[in-house]
Amino acid sequence: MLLSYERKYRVRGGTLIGGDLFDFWIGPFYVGFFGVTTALFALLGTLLIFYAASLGPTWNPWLISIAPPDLSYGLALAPLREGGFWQIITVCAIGAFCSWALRQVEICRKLGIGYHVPVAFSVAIFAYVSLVVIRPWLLGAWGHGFPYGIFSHLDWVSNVGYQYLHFHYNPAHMIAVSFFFTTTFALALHGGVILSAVNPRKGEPVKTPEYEDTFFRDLMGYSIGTMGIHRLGLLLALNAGVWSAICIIISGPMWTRGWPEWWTWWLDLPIWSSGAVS
Ligand code: 07D
Ligand code: 07D
Repeated sequence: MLLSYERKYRVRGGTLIGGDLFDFWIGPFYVGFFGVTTALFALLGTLLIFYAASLGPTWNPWLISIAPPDLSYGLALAPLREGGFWQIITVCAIGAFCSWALRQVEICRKLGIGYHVPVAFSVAIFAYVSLVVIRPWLLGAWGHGFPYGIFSHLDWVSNVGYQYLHFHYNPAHMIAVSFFFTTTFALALHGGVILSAVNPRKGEPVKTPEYEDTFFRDLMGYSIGTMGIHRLGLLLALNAGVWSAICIIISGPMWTRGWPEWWTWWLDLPIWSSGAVS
């Protein structure tokens, strides 16, 4: 069933490239030029994952892993079975993610709404690209990317973490982690307050947003408001992704020692270091 305004906006136009090409809907789904490129990249990438997996030692889904090339290949193309599959799969993944973001842009243009969703998804893409393109490129080898496997990618995170002795001492990791925690905290409070007001016990009336505002004003003297909470949520979540990307890009390209050592600047501050008894 179409919503009343859907007939009005479901017209051609607003596409970024390709004009009328694929500018139509299949049921509820907008197809579009970038819908087709998403499907092609995703299909090719998935088939390559299955093919590369078939050459590996296991079909156990937890253990399948498609590794990047050895560090000795540097930034060159590697033979398919020695990391080349990983390289093509990475191109397909980036192609599919970017196509998906551009399809979101086209849908926003058709609807006449802001680009907040594609901007948000682009931050996730940036975090992924920081792991498999930006950092490996800055370090001079594709082998620094993470392997495509459920458990193997966890091993990668742990190994890279311990390479810097104690990854929790990475200041950008601290900021990213704090933003992730704050995001879930804010969503829990927001979900809680909305349900408390609009999903009352049987027989009781649904309450308006003023009740939500009043709850927080009574509780802590301030309510950020109905628009504000969504701005805050977006800000917190985007910062979580951006600081994650920063924390991994600086690990290696900008700081090669253990992260705890980075904090010696604090001990070296003149306030306490000049008069210190050594
Ligand atoms: C809930 C939105 C839905 C998305 C889901 C993921 C696939 C892969 C592959 C069958 C929140 C779909 C999964 C398409 C299937 C095969 C072969 C988002 C939601 C449900 N990780 N990671 C997971 C990815 C990295 C880390 C789970 C992807 C980095 C840790 C899942 C990427 C680092 C832990 C997964 C990626 C890292 C996980 C649940 C890309 C730092 C866990 C994800 C493209 C970011 C957890 C066994 C989830 C787990 C987990 C997918 C990258 C760390 C398999 C697609 C290299 C520490 N990761 N991950 O809910 O249980 O995300 O692992 O960058 O503990 Mg990961
Ligand atoms: C990269 C995913 C992008 C996804 C995309 C979409 C599909 C389609 C289809 C569902 C960024 C994919 C879509 C495939 C799916 C269908 C149908 C998201 C990405 C584009 N850490 N740590 C982080 C914590 C430790 C280490 C980030 C906590 C240890 C390293 C985050 C703890 C050591 C790296 C974070 C902790 C260590 C990180 C991850 C606690 C290990 C990274 C979130 C409590 C010994 C990574 C950019 C993220 C990073 C990262 C949290 C512990 C190492 C801030 C809470 C001490 C090496 N850690 N960590 O980035 O920054 O999401 O990556 O102990 O590389 Mg850490």
